[in-house]
Amino acid sequence: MTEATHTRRVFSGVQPTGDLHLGNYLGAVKRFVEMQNDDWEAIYCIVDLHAITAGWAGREGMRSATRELTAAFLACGLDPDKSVLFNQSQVAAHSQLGWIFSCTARMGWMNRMTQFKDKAGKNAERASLGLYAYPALQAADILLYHATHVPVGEDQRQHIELARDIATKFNLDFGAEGFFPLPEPLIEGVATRVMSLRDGSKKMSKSDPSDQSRLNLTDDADAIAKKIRKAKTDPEPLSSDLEGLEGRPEALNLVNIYAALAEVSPDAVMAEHGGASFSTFKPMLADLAVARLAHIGDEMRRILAEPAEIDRILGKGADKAAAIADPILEKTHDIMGFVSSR
Ligand code: AQP
Repeated sequence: MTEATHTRRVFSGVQPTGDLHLGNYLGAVKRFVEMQNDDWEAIYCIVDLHAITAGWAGREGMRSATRELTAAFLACGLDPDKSVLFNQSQVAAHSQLGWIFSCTARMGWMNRMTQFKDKAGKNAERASLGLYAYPALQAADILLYHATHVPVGEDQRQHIELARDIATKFNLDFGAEGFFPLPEPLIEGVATRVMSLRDGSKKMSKSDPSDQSRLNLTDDADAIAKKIRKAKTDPEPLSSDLEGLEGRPEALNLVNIYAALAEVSPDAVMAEHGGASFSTFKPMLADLAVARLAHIGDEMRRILAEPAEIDRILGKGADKAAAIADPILEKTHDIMGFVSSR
């Protein structure tokens, strides 16, 4: 099979490791929803196997985080009849292909992964092997479906490049030209790297100890408005144009967030609000954020009241996912010469 014959297929995953925040929403989930149309076959995965690489939330913690993330996806507009929506551990082929890719990826490649360095920090010796090998499993998540496109935030660019390297090496090593496609990262728009509300040099993140650093999708209108009011800025008003925000990461972050929520360009935001003080701009941003986000939290709470329905949706999604993944894994085994007697 040549690359040209691969169906246009989108895959992306999110870890159930805490409340989704504005960065996850604008960088990933909002775009997942926009892509579930006739042009794409879309597969979205709650990557629970990745969620244990940096610790375990406990049995109940795992279950509730998985259901909460599913509820967040649904509340944001993912339609399980249009997209495949499931949790990774229900489709065993992810782990199986992950092992094969651990044997394809080279140590030198893995050593260059900056996210491992960021997440392991000074304690690399005590980090799990899974955290180190995570990008090989992530490559398996994508390539198991022969996905051609991966909508993600900027922080994942290096991992998608690694998935391309793994696909290339597998195809070459096993004489299977074009078997795995080389997936393209889809990193577009102004919100590919939403920054912390407390520190414009750090990305907004679930694991930031300060809840004030992020807008959670579960935050109500009061919490959203309060966090934006308290967001770190500098004493100057907004400049008249975008160039004037150079060296002012917190101000630029708020303008980018406004642009992404209003679905306009940052230049258009500056044309309308350039020169405004933050005491004028922040309330407008807060009103916009409340209008776009507050209903998601309400909808999540409604969906979460029926956990059995969430589990049913995930089970049905897992069946659909396995129907695509299993034949691709079988073919992979066949290419590699693994004997199958069934
Ligand atoms: N700040 C961000 N801006 C834009 N996109 C972002 N993403 C994450 N943070 C931002 C994108 O969200 C998707 C899901 O991410 P994930 O939860 O699987 O892993 P992550 O990137 O590690 O997310 P967090 O919030 O930063 O979690 P922790 O704190 O656990 O590391 C991905 O597409 C990611 O690019």
